[in-house]
Amino acid sequence: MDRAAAPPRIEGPASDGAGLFASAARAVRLALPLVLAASASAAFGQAVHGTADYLSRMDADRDGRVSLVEYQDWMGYAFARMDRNGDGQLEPAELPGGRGKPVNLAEHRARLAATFRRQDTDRDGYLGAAELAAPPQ
Ligand SMILES: [Ca+2]
Ligand SMILES: [Ca+2]
Repeated sequence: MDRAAAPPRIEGPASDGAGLFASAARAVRLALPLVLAASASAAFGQAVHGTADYLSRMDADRDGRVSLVEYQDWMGYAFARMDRNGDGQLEPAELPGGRGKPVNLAEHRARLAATFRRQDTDRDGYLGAAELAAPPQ
C-alpha cells in the first residue's frame, strides 16, 4: 500500500508518438506555447529513460538502429492521430495547445528529416540509442 500506482508503461506508437511529435515540433521551432514546451520536456525525459524501448519500437527492420524512414513512419503515427479531420494538414486547433502555424504532412516529414539529420551526430544515416537519447540538437 505504500505505492499508489505502478510506473506508467509505454503503450505504443500512438500515445508515445504524440509526445515525440511535441519534442520534434519544439526542435523545429514551431511557435508552441510554454506549457507544451514543458510537457515536451517531460515526454522527452521519459524517452531518455526508455530509449532502448523506443529504439526497439521504432526499429521496424530490427537492425538495431533507426533509419530516416523508420523515424518518419513512427512520427507519422502522431501526425495521423492529431489530424482529426483527416485532411493531411494540422490546423492550429489540432496542434498541441490549440495554436501554432498549420503544418501539412510533407512539411512535417521534411522537418522530421531535418531533426533526424541534426540528431545523427556521427552522420552515419541512422540513429542509435545514444543519438535517440540525446537532447534535441
Ligand atoms: Ca532499423
Ligand atoms: Ca547515427
